[in-house]
Amino acid sequence: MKKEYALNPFLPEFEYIPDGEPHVFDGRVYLYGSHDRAHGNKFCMNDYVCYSADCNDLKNWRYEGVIYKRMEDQRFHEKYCEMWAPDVVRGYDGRFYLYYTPSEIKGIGVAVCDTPAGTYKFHGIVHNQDGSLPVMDFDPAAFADDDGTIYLYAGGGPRVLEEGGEVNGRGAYAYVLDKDMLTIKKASKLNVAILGESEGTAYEGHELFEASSMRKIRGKYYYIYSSCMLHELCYAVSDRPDGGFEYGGVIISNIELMEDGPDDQIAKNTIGNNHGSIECINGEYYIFYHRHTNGTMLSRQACAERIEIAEDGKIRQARLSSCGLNGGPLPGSGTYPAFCACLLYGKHPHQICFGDIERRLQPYLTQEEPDFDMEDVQGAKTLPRQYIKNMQDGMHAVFREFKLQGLKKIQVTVRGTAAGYLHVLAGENGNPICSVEIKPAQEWTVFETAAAIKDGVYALDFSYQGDGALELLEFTLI
Ligand code: FUB
Repeated sequence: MKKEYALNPFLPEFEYIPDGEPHVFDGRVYLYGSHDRAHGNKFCMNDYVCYSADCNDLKNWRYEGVIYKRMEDQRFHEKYCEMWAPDVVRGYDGRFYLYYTPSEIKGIGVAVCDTPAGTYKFHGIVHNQDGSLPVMDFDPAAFADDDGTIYLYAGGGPRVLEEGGEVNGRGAYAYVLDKDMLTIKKASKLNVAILGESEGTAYEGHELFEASSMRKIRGKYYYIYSSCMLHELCYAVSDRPDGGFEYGGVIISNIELMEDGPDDQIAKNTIGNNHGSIECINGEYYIFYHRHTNGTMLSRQACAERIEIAEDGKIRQARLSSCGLNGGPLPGSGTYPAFCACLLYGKHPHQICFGDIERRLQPYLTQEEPDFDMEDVQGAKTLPRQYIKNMQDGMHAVFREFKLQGLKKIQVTVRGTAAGYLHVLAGENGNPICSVEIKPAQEWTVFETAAAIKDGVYALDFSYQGDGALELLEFTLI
């Protein structure tokens, strides 16, 4: 069934695709990324899959299937590795090349396919002309320039100065690829500062950590990366692809810390990494990024927001929404799944964390085990639903934005030990619309109340006050 509007995340609620690299090929936008699990205990435990959408319809994404299996690359037979962030580019020969690096083994792997989302086959390992491996190989990102030259970017930096080793690398490199898409003809270190190099520069506080990506926008080169703040995607701009980059700003933070916001801002979501890129689709620019679920960094999901790029090339930091690819607010009537909450926070500050503390102290999105993905859909009696867990007193779930017209009633589908009120506010901490009384319920139960608000476009802030904890599956605007 065709969807009438787009939500965030924009793929099925049981699909966990982080590190998204969107690319338009022949009128369709393809999303390449890593593949997490709902209840994964490591990053990237699944094989690469791909989704695509017609550029004229970003509401309906098509599952393209598994495009590359880890066992295609012999190195994965030798040692368990996470299959980290990939990227795809159309090569000199018109075929499509997939670049990736395993977590525990050096060397950027390359796979090739005749079509953007067919079955990729192992092609080789990126190397210098003398056969040695390149100096940086972490988070490879590919880019085809207008003059036909194809570049690969890779590298990163420490997240804290005390960090020993070189997990992500010591800076980012641009490599010019030869016709075979494997051999590096030229390597240049980018002047994007890592920690320890940024003092007195505009990069200070936003030093390169990981997630290189390159786009050319209106003739300028935009290097997109995740900073050592972890949660934010930043950009740097240059007139050339291999150097001369100047820090531009933050494009998005998945905990919504605004670069120009007040000093006392708090994280509005689970704190974890971020990785994504910009794509121009039908003349509009979007930033693709990922969010965190399950109270960990290991179950990440693809989201996107529309962004504005000003005449002078500056990007204004985007806010998180429940409906990024929709191109506007959601209809003010109908049933909305709780999974499209864009902010989830409580009284305790969020911490960078991998599970237990977050699940005790914060509201978070989850789904029932066992794990499930599109390969399991056929034959499944029911599809897993995501819901918000652990909504306790003083916790908020915010949904953005809705065009409310003649709102009369709000229903919520909840379960849990809660006995209290779910206050619905127009805007974060805004004017009250209604308060739905909640009683303890073991099964999903609908509670409702009359609602009234002047017609207009609003975010909805669901804030719980009372005893116990509730789980929220969906709400209905009537
Ligand atoms: O997905 C695994 C790793 O996490 C990626 O390679 C990094 O960029 C980070 O998103």
